[in-house]
Amino acid sequence: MNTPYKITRHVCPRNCYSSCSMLGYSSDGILKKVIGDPLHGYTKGKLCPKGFNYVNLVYHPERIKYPMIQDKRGSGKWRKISWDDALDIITDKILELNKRYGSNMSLALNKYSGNMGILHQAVEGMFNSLGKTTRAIGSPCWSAGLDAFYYDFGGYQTSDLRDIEHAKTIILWGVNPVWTSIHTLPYLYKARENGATIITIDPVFTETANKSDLYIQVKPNGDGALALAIAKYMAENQLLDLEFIEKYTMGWKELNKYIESVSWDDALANCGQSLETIKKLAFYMSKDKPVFIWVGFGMQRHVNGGQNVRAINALAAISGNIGYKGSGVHYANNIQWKFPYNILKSYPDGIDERNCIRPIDMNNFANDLSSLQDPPVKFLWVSCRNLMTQNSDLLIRTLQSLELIVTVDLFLTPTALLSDIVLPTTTNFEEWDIVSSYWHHWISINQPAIAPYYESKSDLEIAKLLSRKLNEKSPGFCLFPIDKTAEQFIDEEFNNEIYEELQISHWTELLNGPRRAALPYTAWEEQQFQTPSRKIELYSETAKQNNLPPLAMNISVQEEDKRFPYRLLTTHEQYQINSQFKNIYSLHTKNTEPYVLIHPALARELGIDSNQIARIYNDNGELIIKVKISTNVSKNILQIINSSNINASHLITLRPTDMGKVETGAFGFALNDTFVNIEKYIVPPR
Ligand SMILES: Nc1nc2c(c(=O)[nH]1)N[C@H]1C(S)=C(S)[C@@H](COP(=O)(O)OP(=O)(O)OC[C@H]3O[C@@H](n4cnc5c(=O)[nH]c(N)nc54)[C@H](O)[C@@H]3O)O[C@H]1N2
Ligand SMILES: Nc1nc2c(c(=O)[nH]1)N[C@H]1C(S)=C(S)[C@@H](COP(=O)(O)OP(=O)(O)OC[C@H]3O[C@@H](n4cnc5c(=O)[nH]c(N)nc54)[C@H](O)[C@@H]3O)O[C@H]1N2
Ligand code: SF4
Ligand SMILES: [Mo]
Repeated sequence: MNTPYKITRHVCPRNCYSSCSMLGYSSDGILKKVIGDPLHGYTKGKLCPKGFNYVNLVYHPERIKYPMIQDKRGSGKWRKISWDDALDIITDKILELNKRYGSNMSLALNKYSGNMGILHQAVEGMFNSLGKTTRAIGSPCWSAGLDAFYYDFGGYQTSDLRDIEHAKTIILWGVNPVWTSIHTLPYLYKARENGATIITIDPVFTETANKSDLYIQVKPNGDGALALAIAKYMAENQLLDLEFIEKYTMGWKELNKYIESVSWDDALANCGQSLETIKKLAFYMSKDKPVFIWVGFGMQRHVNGGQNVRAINALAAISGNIGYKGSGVHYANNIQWKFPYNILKSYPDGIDERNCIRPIDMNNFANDLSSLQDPPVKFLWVSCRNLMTQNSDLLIRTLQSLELIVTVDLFLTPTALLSDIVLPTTTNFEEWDIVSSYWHHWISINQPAIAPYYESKSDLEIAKLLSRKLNEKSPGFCLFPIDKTAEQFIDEEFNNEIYEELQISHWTELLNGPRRAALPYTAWEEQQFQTPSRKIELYSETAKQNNLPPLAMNISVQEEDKRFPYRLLTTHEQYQINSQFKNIYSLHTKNTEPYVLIHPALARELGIDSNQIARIYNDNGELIIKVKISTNVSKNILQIINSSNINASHLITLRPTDMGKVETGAFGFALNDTFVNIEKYIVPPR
């Protein structure tokens, strides 16, 4: 192509279903434009508005340019320091703590979803090479659902999205792709052109519901009850796929007995639907096959989240909707792919992945951190994580007991502001990386387009520098390789098995365009499940051993606290990704000015009008916020969108989900089971 620009390949490494491959256009060392990569077979050259705004992110005036130190934590008095001085302070503290406690367990790492690239695992790799350290484990995204798939199928797979074209019915179950996964939309629309019906099941009438053919307003945490009622109707009306059940499932006898034991009164009351709706859904499940179900992450952030996912899986199984073209329950695919993750493996002698972590639950970070003794945590490294937007009040108190907090970020986030040292890091236009997807089957490479912004460095370079400095002061202290280049690290993540899967002979071929892994086109197409029985386990002995109900459908009703009759849902925003992109002004929308969405009937009861102010409160705290009135929510739901200028996290109750430990090491985060009260806010007299 004849162009004055240098064109480079990139991946958007955010925690997003799409993992878009992108092309960067730069000239004279300046990134000028970013577009979607047309060679990516899933995203097909399209980006979301965030992706198109990368140039604004890279050259954002608030981006950190140099390492900075805060004179006193929280004082706001930041000074520029050199990398060398910053690393001196950090390594002196690490070595001093090691001497004081005789181990490195007083060092803690909290890293999550800022950048999902494999080379960013250098941070974990560097910590692994220090021996046993304290680490935030688990995930706020998807833990309960992953375990549900583990119990039912023995693992999780997604079909190639093109497979959806064969579906006759599509159920978007607790997922809002119009906001959080826009690249699936062309596939959904294509399926609809082919005659498929799109059904959205969500307590909120979302933009996705708005674009669907049928919307079911489910009770929050009521999805298992809904699946059970549908199954009951199907069982009583000979709508089940008995042949499939016989051949591919285990435990139907027990499940059937349970379904029979639930009365219709209870079944309908628990799910809050009419028999007419249940009948309609039962007919879609059995007569309008294949049914493609997409289970979202939002719906499993409940105390029964995993059990609800198991109920949906069971419903798909007993209706014979697994393993056939256009069918299946889709949640996520295995993000590890077949990469060896060698970047993690510079363990000292006698230490490996099983014993290098003193775990603390990421979703209960502050509580767990403060309860640790022998030794207490004194040093915290934060990377790819803006944890202050999560559970702030408690965290602020807990962090006071730490002697050194280092945050590596692009911006002075609320978390960075509470740190002692902030290290500036690169964007995905200034570094090498490899990024796979937890949803589609494509893999892309990320190469640098421009030099690092001012003095910023990638997480990998920082890990190497820290390791070098530690070893200068105490030879052999840190085994993380200091001399390998990023390309060498990439090289070590590829082996013949991966090359075969991607049908390439060297990773540099990815510079010519992303590759699709040779994963099955249709999930579970061979009906070879990975459970102990090799069948779909409607009754799981493994679940029972883990103190969970063995039956895939097992409905328990949530108790209500009369003081807090409203459920608060804090959902993901369209033009941000969690707290990222909030400072990109061209992405600001109607959601940027924070508000709580309430039902008109509730507004009448409270005597409150749109744009007036409400006070939302529970035992955790209060929030003063503007009201908007809408029938998109039911009367007992308040919805706040995680928008630019609001932090509702101090209201969130820190409750674990029922599952999550097997796949992510800790229970998930039942943040959608947060209950509050609301009243009209009267401005106090001055
Ligand atoms: N634009 C954008 N995209 C994103 C993100 C972002 O912040 N912005 N975040 C990324 C990340 S980290 C994640 S984890 C994913 C999350 O992506 P999604 O899976 O879409 O998750 P959420 O938006 O949290 O929730 C989806 C829906 O679940 C509904 N829900 C809540 N409780 C229930 C329930 O009990 N039953 C049912 N049926 N539905 C329920 C909510 O009302 C919401 O509409 O998106 C990723 N993509
Ligand atoms: N109330 C409520 N709370 C929630 C949720 C909810 O729905 N409601 N959702 C939960 C979910 S699903 C998630 S995933 C979490 C997300 O929580 P986090 O994982 O903390 O994600 P972000 O808020 O995106 O913050 C990531 C930070 O990483 C920085 N970053 C970006 N690239 C890099 C890099 O290359 N290196 C380094 N060192 N830093 C980088 C970004 O600038 C940003 O400050 O929030 C959870 N919290
Ligand atoms: S945020 Fe998601 S959809 Fe947008 S560019 Fe990145 S990967 Fe693509
Ligand atoms: Mo997430």
